[in-house]
This record gives sequence, C-alpha cells and structure tokens, in this order.
Amino acid sequence: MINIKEDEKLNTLNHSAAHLLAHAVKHLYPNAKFWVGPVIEEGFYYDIDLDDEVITEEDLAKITKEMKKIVKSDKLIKRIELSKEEALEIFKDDPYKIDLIENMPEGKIITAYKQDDFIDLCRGPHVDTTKKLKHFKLLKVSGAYYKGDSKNKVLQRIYGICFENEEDLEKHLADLEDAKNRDHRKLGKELELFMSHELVGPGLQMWLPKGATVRTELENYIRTKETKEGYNHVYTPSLGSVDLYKTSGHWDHYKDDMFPVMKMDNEELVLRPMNCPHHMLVYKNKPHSYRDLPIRIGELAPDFRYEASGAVCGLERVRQMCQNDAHLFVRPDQIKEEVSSVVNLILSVYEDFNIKDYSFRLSLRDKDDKEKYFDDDEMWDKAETELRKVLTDLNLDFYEAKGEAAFYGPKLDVQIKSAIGHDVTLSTCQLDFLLPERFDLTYTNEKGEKVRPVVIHRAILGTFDRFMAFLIEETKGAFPLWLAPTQVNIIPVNNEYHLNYSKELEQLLKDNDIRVNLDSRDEKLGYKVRESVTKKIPFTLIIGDKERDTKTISYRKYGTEETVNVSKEEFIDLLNDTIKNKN
Ligand code: TSB
Ligand code: ZN
Repeated sequence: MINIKEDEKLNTLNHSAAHLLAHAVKHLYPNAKFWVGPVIEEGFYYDIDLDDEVITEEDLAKITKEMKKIVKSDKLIKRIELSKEEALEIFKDDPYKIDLIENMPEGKIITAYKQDDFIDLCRGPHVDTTKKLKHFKLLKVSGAYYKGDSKNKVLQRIYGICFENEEDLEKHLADLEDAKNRDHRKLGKELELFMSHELVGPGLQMWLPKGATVRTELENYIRTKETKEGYNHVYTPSLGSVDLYKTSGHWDHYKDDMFPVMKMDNEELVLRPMNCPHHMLVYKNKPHSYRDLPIRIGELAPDFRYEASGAVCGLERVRQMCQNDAHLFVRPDQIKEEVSSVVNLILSVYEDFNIKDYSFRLSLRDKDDKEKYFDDDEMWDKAETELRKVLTDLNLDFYEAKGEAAFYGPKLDVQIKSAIGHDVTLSTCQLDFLLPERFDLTYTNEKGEKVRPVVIHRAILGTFDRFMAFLIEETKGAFPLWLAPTQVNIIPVNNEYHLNYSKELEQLLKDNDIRVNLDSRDEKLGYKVRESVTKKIPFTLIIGDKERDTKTISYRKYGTEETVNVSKEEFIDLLNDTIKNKN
C-alpha cells in the first residue's frame, strides 16, 4: 500500500485536507480547540478537543458535507508569516496552539495558513486552493490522549485520506478493504485456525485442529529441510534457573522482556525467552575439535516473552511462541560460509512459500544504550564490521537500523509488512562473540590449543506463530494444497444414489495420505459447494451419476469456476504432484 507521508505530492494534499477538516469542524462546533493534525503513512488525522462532546461515525457524514462545501467555494489558501507575539495574539483563545507557539525557538518566524475564516499554525507547504481537495474521505474517529499520555484529557482524533483524483481514492479504499479482509485475526476466526480466551490471557493463542494441521506440516517441512543441511535437533526445557540467565547476560539486558521469577524452596526458576543458553550447554556437553565444526543445533522450541498487553497482536506478536531456532557453532574462518548458508536457506524457504515482498535489515546496536546492549565496544565493532562485510560480499541489498540488534550481537533481519501495516521481522541471522565467552565455550585448534568458537543464532520461519500470521495474510487463508487443513471435499449430489461411491473415493484418498472430508449432510448441493468455497478447500469433488457410472472424478479447483472430469489415477497424480511441488 502507498505510503502517503513519503510521497511529496500526497503529503501536501493530505496536510491541506487536515486543515480542511479542522475548518469544517470549526464551522459545526464553534467551541472546538485543535491540537495537531499531521500526515501519517495512511493519510492524515486531526486531534480535536470538543470538551464533553463525542464525535460518532454518523457525525463524520455531517463534517464531510461541510468540507465539501468549503471545497466547492474554492477558498484560496494563503501563507502568513508571524512573529511569536503576533502568533500568540492571533491564537490567544486556543491553549493548545499557545502551547505549540511557546515551545518554538525565540526569534524564529512562525508560519500560519489561512483559508477564508479559518487560520492554523503550520509549516506547510499546502495546495493553493481548497478546490484541489475534492477527492478525500474521512475514515474513522477514535479517542486519543493529549500528547499520548494516559493521565491527560481524551481528544477526538478524526482520520482521513485525500488523493488527486477519484480513481486513486477508490483504488486506495479498495486496498484498505482488502487489507481488512486479509487480517489474519479475522481469517483465523472465520476459518477456525486459532482462538484466544480472556480466561487464558492476552497474547496466548490456542491453535485449533485446522491451524494445528498447518503447523504440523510446517514443522515437518522445516525439520526435514534442516536435517538435509546438516542440522541436529534437540529438545530442551522451557524452564531454566535464574543463574543460567545471569551467566548468559539475559538477566542484565533482557529481564524486562521476561516473566518474573518463580521461587520454590531455595530454587529460582524462569520461563525462558530464548533458547541460546540451553544450546550453549548442549555444545559444552563434550569437547570439540576444529574438525567437528560447524556444529548446528536446532530446536522447535517454546519461548515466553512479556510483551505489553497493548502490543500483542493475534499470532503476529504473542507471549508464548515457538521458535524455529538453531545455534551454529563455527570457527572464525567459517563465519562467511555459514552466514551465507543461512541466507541461502532463507531464500530457498521463501521460494517454497513464494514470498517475494521483504527487505533485509542489518540491525546494529545503539552505542549510547548501555542498558540494552552488552558494553564492549571492541567486540561490537568487530561483530558489526564482520557481518556487514559478509552481507556486502554476498551482494545482498540491505539497509541499516541502529538500536535493533540483540543484546549479544548484530542481526540480519528479514522484514515484512503485515496486512494492517506492521513492519515485523520474520527470519533472522545473528552474529555473536559474547555468549561463547560467557559460557567459556572452546574447541581445540590445529595446534592443539583451546580457542573460542563463534555462535550464529538463526530462525528461518522465525516463530511458527508469526509465520502462520504472515502465511494467512499472504494466502488470504487459501493455503497451498500441501498445507491446507482439508485438501479435498467430497460432495455427493444425492446421498441416496452417490454416497457409496463417495465413500469409496474417501477411502482411496485417505489411503494416499490426503486430508479428505466427505460432506454427507442432508443439505442442498449448491449450499454445500458454496460452503466448500467459503472454507477455501483446494479441491471440491462433485459426485453424481456420471462419476459413479464411469468410476471417475469431477473436481472444481478453488478459485476456478470450471469442473474437470478425470480418472481416479489422474486425480491422485495431480494431487501428489501439486503437493510435491508445493504449488
Ligand atoms: C534466533 N536467540 C535468537 C534465536 O537464536 C532469538 O531469540 N532471536 S529473536 O529475538 O529475534 O527472535 C527470533 C524470532 O522470533 C524473530 O525473528 C521473530 O520472527 C520471532 N518473534 C520474536 N518475538 C515474537 C513474538 N512476541 N511473537 C511472535 N514471534 C516473535
Ligand atoms: Zn539464540
């Protein structure tokens, strides 16, 4: 979706539309006071103080009408330069504007924009007449605390959007509707993939049978793929002692993201937020020689993080997650090859899922944040320089972000955009010189000396939770055949005449490891076919006289209207090929 804020023309247009909104509100609510009206990625908003009055969705129609009137009357939009004193005089009845003016540097020229009887402080630029603001739409209204502080008064925030022409506006509104329909929380409910319950708590999702089926496929897929790449998988506990996390450094740098300590007799345990400490100890379980490296320890491991209740979001951001995790223990001379193999694994997985819209982010530390990051400039410079060099050598197109590293090292993150516009990390590959030190890890080099390995942390699917959220939004819930909870739905035209043959087909498909459903309910054929489509089942079989008499199958593929008649063998081959190729 287009980023309004970053598009110069649209930015100006939306900024002017925010003034138009305030102008109309002032006409309808003369006592209204205005705070700020910025342009955002999605359009514009204005925060308005109406005392006790609350604006409803219905009022938006009234405001829209008034805005249209101002547009039609073609008011010139004029820029005015003011001294601080003049500005304070003009806005003397508006405490919010006075607040803004008083916070402006002394001696600076203040600009305001005037259209007819309405004037507002603004840096600009703006369009030159209200006539150019014809193609706008008010989207919604919500409450917003003054200055974002929950101790302050609630203002009314009205959101809107403005385009140059009607087609662009219509297209954008259609895109917004599409995004709403793709939202994994909506689809997850409709397709019965996962659920939550207030008795369980925020950020704690339960995977329903259909969602669990998809997840099992994902788990098998990635485990098999990793095994082929030389990974060895382990199982380690979700609990660990506080001392384990003091050793790793999580206690000093990650405690705020962890659930509090469980005290039992004289023991102190925590739920783990990451699996690295356990895996460090797995490595340490026996001595290693330079010839054994790299050692790749993988685990599909549950982790727990105290995400703020306002930040949790469906399966995208949860408090209990399952990572597709691995830690690679490598010699310094193997860093490049191993990071490269991780990047290739990511690319290969993305190809299997047809993921195309993503960007690589090199996540670096914030030097000044001594609380979040382990304090060792030399180590950080080395790790960041090394990772940047590997990415450059790999010809990877990436951007850099300060303050996004892990506390133990820099990361290569793969960023995607969710349906509702969240920028989230899916895959990650991280370079770490710290944990080998903290756990005193060693291997014996060619000269027989004990030296430190380097650790690469990586998660390809990220977590199954976030990956599932992404997959639902990418596919709009119409999973490819290999992942679909129900792959084939059999509908007999008439139970009396076609049920026996349908049952025969059901057994045949089951024998071929196909997830099949036989819909033998006493419902109308049309109703059952429509439901099969609503559930986004890849193949719907309609079995009547012809199919029974010729021992064939007629199928309808999801997303197509045509019915195809084939032999049973051809159909099984089609399914097997499609599954194998992950089409
Ligand atoms: C890769 N120690 C490393 C690991 O070895 C680690 O934990 N990295 S992480 O903190 O970046 O998390 C790995 C992945 O988990 C992220 O890339 C992201 O895809 C996913 N993730 C992180 N937090 C959440 C969350 N709250 N809900 C769902 N998924 C999450
Ligand atoms: Zn890790």
